[in-house]
Amino acid sequence: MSSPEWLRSQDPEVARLIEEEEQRQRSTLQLIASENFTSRAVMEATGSVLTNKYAEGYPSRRYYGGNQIVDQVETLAIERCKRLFKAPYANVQPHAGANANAAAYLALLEPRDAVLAMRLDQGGHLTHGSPVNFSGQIYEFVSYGVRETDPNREWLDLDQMRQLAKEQRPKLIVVGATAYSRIIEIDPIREIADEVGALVLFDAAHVAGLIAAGVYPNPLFTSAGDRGADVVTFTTHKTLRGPRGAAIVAHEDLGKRLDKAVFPGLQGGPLEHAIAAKAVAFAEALEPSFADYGRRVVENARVLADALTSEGFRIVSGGTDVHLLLVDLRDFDPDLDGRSAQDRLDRSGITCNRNQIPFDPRSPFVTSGLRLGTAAMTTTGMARDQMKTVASLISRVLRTDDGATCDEVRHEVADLCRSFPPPSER
Ligand code: DSN
Repeated sequence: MSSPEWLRSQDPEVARLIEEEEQRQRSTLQLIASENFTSRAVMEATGSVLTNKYAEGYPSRRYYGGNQIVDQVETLAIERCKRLFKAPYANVQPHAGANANAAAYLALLEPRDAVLAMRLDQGGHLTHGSPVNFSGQIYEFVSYGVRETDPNREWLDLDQMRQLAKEQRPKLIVVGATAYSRIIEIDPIREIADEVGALVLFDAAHVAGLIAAGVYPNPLFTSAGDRGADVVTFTTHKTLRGPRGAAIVAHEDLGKRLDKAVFPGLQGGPLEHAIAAKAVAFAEALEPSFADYGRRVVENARVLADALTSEGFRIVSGGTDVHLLLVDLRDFDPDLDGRSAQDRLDRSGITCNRNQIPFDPRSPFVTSGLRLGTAAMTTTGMARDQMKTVASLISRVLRTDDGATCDEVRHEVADLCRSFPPPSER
């Protein structure tokens, strides 16, 4: 990253805060599963003059003049996105994952339609029908969850999904999660949806980069290559390692409805600087090296899960197939809750978030779990050995509520991060 020199001369207050944040990112461990270190090229596109341009509409169909260049930028992003996800259709305008989901609902549903989605406290997302979110207020969401008992404890409960689908006859089944560490195969879900005449939306916000890397199946298609999910929404800044933002890919027949829902249905002027940065990120993800990155992200998550298990933690569902893992703290220390663990780790330079675990007896504000992700650490070049070190640092901090240990670990973390800085020339 580069220092904001001009900004420093114009607005030292903001420049100082940016520099402090850069320092924080360089000297502490970033284990938040939805974060990553984007490339300098993505950063430069995000900070470009494209931010000056209004471009309501779509390439060749704009409501303002002067969009000759911007049209090429957005077309490039669309084409690269389609190539990356082998998608017949793409829309690169959604400002965020929540907007992408809102647009998909607007395109596919009428208010009060029945929708099935994953429980928020078992891995789902606010936009999957939470009562405090527009989704839960406008549509009739019913939630499926994970299995409470063996076999496959804490794995997606497809029997429950099928039963609820038969009872509720939903118009849409939403799959995908923010805190679920197992691959969700699209085949059985397509089957359930077909049995009840529902559409399928796969929310790939977290796993988009893994799909692009080929380490997670592309939900647009079944394993036989037939139509899988009807629509896939995803964010561009998590495992995909692009700018903050989102996109939608889908089958061609839904394209017009989705375009209309994004604009004018939901958003105004697209953020063309972010769209240019998405184009850069899609090109980076099309490089063979990205497949290797995806493989290393998952390998690191597995090594971290195993190492934490050896330290006495229980990993929800018994492990991970993706970039994240959910740690149940109760086996390690029944009195330790997620909020205290997150605070203690924060003081030690280890940044992560508390998270409810399935069937959590504690509230969402307190929780019994932590969610850890390896996407950002893997971008810095950390590998198996560092994952084992991270597990032992986490264990040391959580074993004692002692400020001196936090300070000691904070120094060790800073040393480790010095050897693995976010790549500035990638
Ligand atoms: N903030 C995202 C995450 O951390 O998973 C969800 O919106």
